[in-house]
Amino acid sequence: MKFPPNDTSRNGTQSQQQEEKRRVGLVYDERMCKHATPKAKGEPHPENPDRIRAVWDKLESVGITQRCVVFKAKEVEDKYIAAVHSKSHINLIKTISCNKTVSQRKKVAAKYDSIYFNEGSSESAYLAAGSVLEVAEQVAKGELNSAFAIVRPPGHHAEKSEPMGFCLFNNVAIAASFLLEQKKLGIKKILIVDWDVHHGNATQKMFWKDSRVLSFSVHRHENGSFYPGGDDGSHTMVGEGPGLGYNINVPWENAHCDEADYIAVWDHILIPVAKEFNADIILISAGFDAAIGDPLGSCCVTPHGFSILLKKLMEFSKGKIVMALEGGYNLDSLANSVLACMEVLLEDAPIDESYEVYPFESTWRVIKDVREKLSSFWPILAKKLPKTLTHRLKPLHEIYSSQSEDEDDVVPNASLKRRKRQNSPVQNSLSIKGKRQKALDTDDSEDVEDPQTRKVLKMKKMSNAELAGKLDVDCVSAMTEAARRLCGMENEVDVYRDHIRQLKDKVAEDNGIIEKQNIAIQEGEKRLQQVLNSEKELKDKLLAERVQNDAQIKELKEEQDKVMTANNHMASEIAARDKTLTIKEREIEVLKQQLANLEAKGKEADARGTDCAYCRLLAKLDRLRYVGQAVFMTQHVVGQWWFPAIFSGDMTNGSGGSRRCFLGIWQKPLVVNVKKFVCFMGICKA
Ligand code: X5A
Ligand code: ZN
Repeated sequence: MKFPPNDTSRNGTQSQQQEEKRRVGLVYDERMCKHATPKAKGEPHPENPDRIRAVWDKLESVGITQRCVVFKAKEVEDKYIAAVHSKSHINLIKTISCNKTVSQRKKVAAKYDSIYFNEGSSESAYLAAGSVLEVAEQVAKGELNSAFAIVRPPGHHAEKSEPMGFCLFNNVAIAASFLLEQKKLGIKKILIVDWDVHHGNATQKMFWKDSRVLSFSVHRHENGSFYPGGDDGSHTMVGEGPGLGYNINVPWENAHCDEADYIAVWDHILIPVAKEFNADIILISAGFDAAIGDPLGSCCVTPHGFSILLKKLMEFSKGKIVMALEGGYNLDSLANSVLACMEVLLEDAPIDESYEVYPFESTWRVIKDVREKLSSFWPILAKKLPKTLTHRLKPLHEIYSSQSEDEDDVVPNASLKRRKRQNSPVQNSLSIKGKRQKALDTDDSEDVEDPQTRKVLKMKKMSNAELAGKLDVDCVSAMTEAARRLCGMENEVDVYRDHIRQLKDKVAEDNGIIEKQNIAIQEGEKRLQQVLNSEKELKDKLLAERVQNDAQIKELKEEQDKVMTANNHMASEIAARDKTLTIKEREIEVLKQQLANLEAKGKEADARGTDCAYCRLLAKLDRLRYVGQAVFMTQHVVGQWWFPAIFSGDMTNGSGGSRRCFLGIWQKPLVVNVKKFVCFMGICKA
């Protein structure tokens, strides 16, 4: 491995280790120079082929290209473009370079904003998008640690269906969609950092509703008057639907911002959010038109400033960073800035993250606005910035301020030549300022009287290493940096403290709720016990009643039984009596019949007069043999007389006993003038 001759800071072994540690991809292809303004006369277009040549040449001249994995460009496939651009747009870019005259292309280009086409535009556009996609895939796979795609035309203004602002395809957006689509790469979250001085309007729209892509753009806005203009770049544009909170705009209110402004935005917006978002890979829309000396951007970020910004991002996504060139129109400034970034990607040397200027007042205002707008999505931004921090406003500006703000004659690489600061509280002290400026513009510090100016001039001439040796200067910057970090840390600590307090409050609140719930549970249990108790009481009562009822029922049943048996008795008695009654009645009936018979016979006898039934009965009896006892009573009428007679005794002997009775009665006859007689007959066993 060959190193540039001026590289004395490391030896071979160390660099070998570096080499093993970092694999950095670099894409460059001459074919991307084909896109150019057709037959331009006069002023060259700012977005011209020399831009990427200047970058490549610079990297080659310092030996960086040799330490990278260099790729030739590959044309992107239409299917990958189709993820973010319409079919008609793809068709436009695909066909714009063939079978058309210069004037035809001019006519088409005129339909769009800041666009030109030539016979090479199509190929360049396909190569630019393909290059970014290619290295992005390699970085995602881990085959490269990081990469820089030196491409053109740029991409971040190219909308879904129209080229715009020097951009034909949105190279970064195509790569981002590709990474998310290739599931096997395992890329689920992408952070896009757009530090081009212009708002990344197209990238914002393409991932507007997408929470997988956090789009961050810091840009000149100036109330929508700076290109691309309108409200799109406003800090209130925070995304929509699932993408709500995943679009962050930091809109500068004025030109001339330098790294102090950008670093403040990094420290207080981008880095806290990046920590929280935890992307799998970072894509940087790396425009360098905010670089010092850029004719379009009029900002003042030095190459060192860009290296600080990049270094701060290297802490995330395991250093998986893909940078794609967007704008940047001062060739020297552009090349030096890219070089500074390459040194960071290669981890050449520890980056001195100190800087000596403070942000504009307007910068703090913008930061506060952005933080406030986003605090509901990113609670880490909710904390108010401490005054100790925001009161530090560019203290050195008077030394560096120039005469006119509108003057645009920039001196590339005159790294510390600054423009006047709009919000400078001391910008009216023109006399001393004018002198110092004049002195600064000369190159001989020894001739200068003013000690402060002399000091600054000396510093200008010193390398960083030399500067570090100068304690008096370094002390100030070190202290400043330390104070700044302390403020940052205090801020963070405050945020954590706040968070802890919130958590504690929540715990206390939860405990209260749990306590209340416990009480409610206890009350419920008590009530349940009461219900159970009364249930038991009721049950017992009912049981007792039942027992009582049972006993009563039993008693009644027994009584009933008794009554029934008694009734039965009575019934059978009645039945028996009925029987006897029937028998008696039958006997009565028989006797009545006999009586009737006898009466009839008596009437017969009465009719015959003297015919005596008794006599005839006697005559019959005389011839009968009687067995057993028999009693006869009779009235015997003889003539006018009647004789009651009783026959009694054993009549088995024929006539014996009966005669004797008969005789007895016979001896005391009663003479009654009755013509009737009655005969009673006993048991006759004839
Ligand atoms: C990519 C880029 C700037 C367009 C400016 C048009 N475009 N006036 O920086
Ligand atoms: Zn730009």
